[in-house]
Amino acid sequence: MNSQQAGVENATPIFKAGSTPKRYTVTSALPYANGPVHIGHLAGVYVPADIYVRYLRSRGRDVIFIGGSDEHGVPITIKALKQNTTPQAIVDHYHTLIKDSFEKFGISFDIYSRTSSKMHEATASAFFKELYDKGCFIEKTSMQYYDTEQHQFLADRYITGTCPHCHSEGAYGDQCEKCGSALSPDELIDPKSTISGSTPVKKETKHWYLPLDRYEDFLKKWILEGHRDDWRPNVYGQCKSWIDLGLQPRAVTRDLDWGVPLPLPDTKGKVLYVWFDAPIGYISATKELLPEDWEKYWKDDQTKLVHFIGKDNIVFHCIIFPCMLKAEGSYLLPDNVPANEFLNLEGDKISTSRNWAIWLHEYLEDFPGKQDVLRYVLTANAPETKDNDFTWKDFQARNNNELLAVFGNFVNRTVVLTHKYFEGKVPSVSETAYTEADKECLREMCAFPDRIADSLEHYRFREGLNELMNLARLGNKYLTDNEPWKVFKTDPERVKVVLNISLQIAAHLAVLCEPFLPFTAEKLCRILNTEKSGWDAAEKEELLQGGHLLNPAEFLFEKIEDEVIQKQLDKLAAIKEANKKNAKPNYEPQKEAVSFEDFGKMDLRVAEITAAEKVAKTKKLLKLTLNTGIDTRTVVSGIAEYYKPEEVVGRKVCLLANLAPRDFKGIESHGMILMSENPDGTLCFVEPAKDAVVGMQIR
Ligand code: B3M
Ligand code: ZN
Repeated sequence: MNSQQAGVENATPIFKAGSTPKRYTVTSALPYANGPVHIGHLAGVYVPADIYVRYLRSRGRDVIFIGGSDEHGVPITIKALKQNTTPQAIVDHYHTLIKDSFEKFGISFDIYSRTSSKMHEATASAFFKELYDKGCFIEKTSMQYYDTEQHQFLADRYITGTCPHCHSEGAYGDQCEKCGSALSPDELIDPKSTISGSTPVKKETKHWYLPLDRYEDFLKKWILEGHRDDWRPNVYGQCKSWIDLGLQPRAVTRDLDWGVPLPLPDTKGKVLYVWFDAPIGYISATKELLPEDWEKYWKDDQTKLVHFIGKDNIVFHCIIFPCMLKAEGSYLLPDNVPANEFLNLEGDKISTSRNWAIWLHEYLEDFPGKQDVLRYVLTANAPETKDNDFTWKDFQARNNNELLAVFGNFVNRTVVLTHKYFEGKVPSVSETAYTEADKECLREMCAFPDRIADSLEHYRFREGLNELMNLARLGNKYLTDNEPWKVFKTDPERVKVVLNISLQIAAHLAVLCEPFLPFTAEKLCRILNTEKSGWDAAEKEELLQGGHLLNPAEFLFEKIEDEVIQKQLDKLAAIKEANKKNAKPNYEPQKEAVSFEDFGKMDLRVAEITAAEKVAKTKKLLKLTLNTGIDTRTVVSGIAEYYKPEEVVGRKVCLLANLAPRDFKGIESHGMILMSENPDGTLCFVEPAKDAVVGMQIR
């Protein structure tokens, strides 16, 4: 153990698993203020964080929910450069846009701050100074990449190249987005300046490093031993592989003119690395929120600290920031970091640069009053354990078949019937009127608060939402089984019982749906004419007393029509079309060497397509008949999205003739046609020259 670890010990949370901490500090990743927020951000971070926090508040727990804009870092200066404006103008614009759309979407931050604030500058400088004074940094002069055209050192996103780990191109000087590895510019293969595109030279400069290697023992004990069972496997697994790989000292300063200036003499032109200052932003925001009281949310061992982030931020929140906190000594460490995987859009990776996203501010304009539909879909389909796909068809189906058909329909039938038969008053009933089935239904209803709570306490938000819908399903089934609309003529007393119980279920839904669907909860409370009540109230059977007067029925959800969805699909299709025109090639690195003998095993030859038809019930497949010179055979090829059958008949193609036969939708395919991939991912034929003769070998 080195000296700084021997000093002050961080507060180690003393609440045991399963017991309730005294208070919670919940943070959500600070989005870069260089672009709007999209559904990937929402699904990965903000919706689950908001559900968690709303749930805790509903339980009456002491919780603060911290958010804000990350306004430093190279992505922002690059954007300013591209748009010929200042970084400050960029962050002012996007901070306002993001803050406003979060608010409209019901993300219930206690504070949404920003890292360009004075408070943040003071807090981050003081943190750095504290570590500096304690001797926690290594000072090192080294040769670093420098762009001679732009007269600038190249760090982080100013430099790109091939990832040394996964060999994908376009990795940045701080991170490879493909495999998630944390990188330094020196590790990049074939580095290039992002600003000028030129190959950089090396130039001497001095920086301060946090020696992460000295924290390996701490990290092993804290994460590998301490959080094996309660952190998500994806988070734990990423941490483990980094720790196993061995950690390197990491520079926490940069030669840039945008950021928190280094609080040391003679360091003009140097700032704190954005990933050093940004997480401290959580602390600055807490100070801003609670100037007198902030410390207990960060330093008291009865506080539970939880960071909600996307999977590309795991290394920073689980390794680097905890090492900073550990080095400082007086802060808490996170109890959990429930990072999500990624959400794709219509089968493709969400990408800001390709504009392949659904932007929150646009959604709010296109779907006014439908915040909860998106919250619902993003939670029902949350990428908790693997990457997931958002599709507009699924969005429509979940609204129409789940929210509307199950939840909305149940509440609506219940309220409308109560108005029809009992003048909108909750019918009074005595318990002696309950059948066994009624009692069973009430028992089931009363089990939901605990069950949903258990899911949420363990960050299983999809599961929690599914349970909520099961409560709505219970109500729907109870109503359908008891058919009050038929029974009323003969037995109005029975209908009193049925509607009373249905109304109790509706009132339970109003309480339990609030974390997930806050706008719906509000509407439902209005319909039921009740105040918002806390979670624990739902443990009672009777939330609405006999005689209580309801308000008129309103629809909780509306049907979403095909035209509305088609409009969104058209918008995406237009983006795809524009991207095709602008696509830049992504050259795959060369594969491993093969011997000439291996190559010789492949029977490649010129063949001619003599007939073609689409394979029924598939989008991609064509069934082709080929003349190979030696025989006539069938080959199934995945080119139907790029070629119509009539366009391919008569073409000469290159065929891998001895590929083992494979079955496609019941058709046996004997060989494979060689295609080349275009930059936009579409395919085109590799065509033999006009005078190539069908049946001849390719070698
Ligand atoms: N600004 C978000 C991102 O990587 C990053 C999070 C900072 S959290 C302290 O997109
Ligand atoms: Zn990589």
